[in-house]
Amino acid sequence: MKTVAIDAGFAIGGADTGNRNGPWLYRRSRLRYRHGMLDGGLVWQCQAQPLPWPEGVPELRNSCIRLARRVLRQQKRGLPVIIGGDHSCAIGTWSGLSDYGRKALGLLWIDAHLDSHTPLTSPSGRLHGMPLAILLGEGEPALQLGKGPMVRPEYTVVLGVRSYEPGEPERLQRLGVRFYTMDEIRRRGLGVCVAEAWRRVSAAPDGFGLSIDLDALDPAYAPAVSVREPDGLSLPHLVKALHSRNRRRLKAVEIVEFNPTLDRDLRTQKTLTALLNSLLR
Ligand SMILES: [Mn+2]
Repeated sequence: MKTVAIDAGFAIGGADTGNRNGPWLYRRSRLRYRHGMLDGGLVWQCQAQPLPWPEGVPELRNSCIRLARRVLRQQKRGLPVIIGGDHSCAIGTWSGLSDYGRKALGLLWIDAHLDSHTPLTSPSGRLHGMPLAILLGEGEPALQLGKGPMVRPEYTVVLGVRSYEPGEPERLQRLGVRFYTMDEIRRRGLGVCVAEAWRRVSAAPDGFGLSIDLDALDPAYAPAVSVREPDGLSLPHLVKALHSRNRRRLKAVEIVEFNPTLDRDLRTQKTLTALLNSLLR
């Protein structure tokens, strides 16, 4: 399977300037060539400093449009693999991959958070807390890159959840998005939950995407993320659960929130590579 690496140097939506350097560092390392990836280029934000809603919206919109165009174009060469950057890059990735909502796309969103705020519910106003709501067609209109939702809620699943605020679970429940909390995962087992989630997202008529926020993993495996949450997924368990899945209908992979300035022992970079190795074998 041919893969195309697209780097999303996004930091505006995050909590830390270091997010912008994640894809840059990964681009320069030799790791990606081990996968024989083609180079799909880089989308780089001018602004390194995070800017909350509404100040950050114009540049985020601009960079998401550039990323969406790039993903849409590059998918003809192979499976797009997007490395972020803060998670607001997902707006660009999945808007492009769904051809601005014209395709009926599912999405498996592996994250400690629900990322389903709108400006009305977000206490911090940080834009990386809003991308899933935007992709489902809710929230800031300037970040809706097409008409209607970019991904289909009935084929969308969030997995690994352990931190959210009022408004987010209610929104997902109303839209019919399934989410698995760490409590449920611990009770039923990760393998069972991933298999169930995989069945749901891969039933989408035009295939599905995978968006992994490294903070879904326990900080023991991925300490270099902007917003750490304790008691997360184990890397070996996640690798095992993803490894055996049928990837025929998988249309793109996105891994985000890698912040190399916090990665003193390269542990998080190794985790990123382990995930890619397991997904792109
Ligand atoms: Mn996230």
